[in-house]
Amino acid sequence: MFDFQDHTDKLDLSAFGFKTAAQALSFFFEIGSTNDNKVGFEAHGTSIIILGLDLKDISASDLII
Ligand SMILES: [Ca+2]
Ligand SMILES: [Ca+2]
Repeated sequence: MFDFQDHTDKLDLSAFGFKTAAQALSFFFEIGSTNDNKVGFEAHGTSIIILGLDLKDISASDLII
């Protein structure tokens, strides 16, 4: 569980070894509705629920890869 402020926080995914942001973005999935500030991420056996964002809010600028 991770509380995220869009435009302020960045998700550090550097441990996953993604080569591109697009690749990293493909591991995010919507939780609930598109407007309830919950989104998930799952890769390599790690799953995270991120609060404060929906799938549409996540872009390359939010990620550290
Ligand atoms: Ca959602
Ligand atoms: Ca964003």
